[in-house]
Amino acid sequence: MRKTLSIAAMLMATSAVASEQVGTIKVSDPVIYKAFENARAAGAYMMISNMGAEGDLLVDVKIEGRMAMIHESREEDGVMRMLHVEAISIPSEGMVEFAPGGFHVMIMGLQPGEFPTGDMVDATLVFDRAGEVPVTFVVTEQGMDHSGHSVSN
Ligand SMILES: [Cu+2]
Repeated sequence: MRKTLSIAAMLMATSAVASEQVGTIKVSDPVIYKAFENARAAGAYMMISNMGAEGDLLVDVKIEGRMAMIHESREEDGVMRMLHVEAISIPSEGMVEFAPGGFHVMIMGLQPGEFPTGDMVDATLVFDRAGEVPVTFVVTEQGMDHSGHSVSN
């Protein structure tokens, strides 16, 4: 019995690091990938779950002192493009994944050497219903090249 309890406590501690929850919105595995060491932009990725009975909308992502936008990478006529997204619908009891090649938070205007691997970056996700949900992204080494995409807004 004692063993079972301590394993449960460990699992809780682990998931507390990897996800943050406010109300019915849960954000898991928030990471930032830099394409290369001195990249001027980086993409932030995560999984957003909505455990509520009502759908919600992600309308903004704010990072203090940074320019951050919600983007979607999409293939059009054989060319990968990044489009600015005004809002993302998070369905009730559903989830939306931000991943390379799809939705991402684009962080622009980085100076050389900023966001070293392991750096923690605080951000605020703004939802229509849930309001502000704080999240901490961890800068992680792997990722796909984000620099060659053309941007259309
Ligand atoms: Cu982008």
